[in-house]
Amino acid sequence: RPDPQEIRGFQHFPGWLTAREQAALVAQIREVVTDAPLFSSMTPYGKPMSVRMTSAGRFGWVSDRRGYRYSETHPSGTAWPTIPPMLTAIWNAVSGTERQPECCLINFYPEGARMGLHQDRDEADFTQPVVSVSLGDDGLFRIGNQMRGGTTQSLWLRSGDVMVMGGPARLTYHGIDRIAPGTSTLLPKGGRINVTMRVVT
Ligand code: MD3
Ligand code: FE
Repeated sequence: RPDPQEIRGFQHFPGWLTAREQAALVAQIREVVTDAPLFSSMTPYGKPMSVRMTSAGRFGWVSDRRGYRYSETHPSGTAWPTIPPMLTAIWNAVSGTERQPECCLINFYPEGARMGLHQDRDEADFTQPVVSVSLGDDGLFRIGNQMRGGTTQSLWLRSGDVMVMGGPARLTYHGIDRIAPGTSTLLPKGGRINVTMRVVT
């Protein structure tokens, strides 16, 4: 496996997954999506997000007019599927924590989708890292600071890349500016999948 590259306190592992592993992981993610279909979250302003999402694990992340929160059920009312074993294995290899992920959030970016700069702070323990896996088309990831404003740094997240956000970097503002269509053949219809695993409680 490659050594990590450090960028603003994040550990970036470019090309952590081989092409075969990426294809196997997409198959495991498809099973999750079959049981817990992708849905569009509503922003608190009542505008749907361009990213569609679903989750696996004990908790999933939902956002509706009641606000953002972790929920033990999909909007359909059913429990979330189990976290795919390949993802648990990645967590155990890179997270550096004994705790296990309680939420595996799956974000799907069609061409044109983006995610504005934000902090992830709905979890109870910020000493626990977040681990992200990128699949499909390249995504332009922007990293800011622990407060709004200041300079930002951008890097392309490519299919098979893994990132670990731990320590002080856990509360860094971040977002996805755009997807580069046609940069990967992993997903037959194109687009980008990002998976993040988190400890929630
Ligand atoms: C830094 N996802 O799901 S992954 C998110 O590509 C999210 O879908 C982006 O931001 C995506 O919340 C970025 C990298 C990432 C994920 C979680 C973080 C960076 C993070 C949490 C804290 C700090
Ligand atoms: Fe985030």
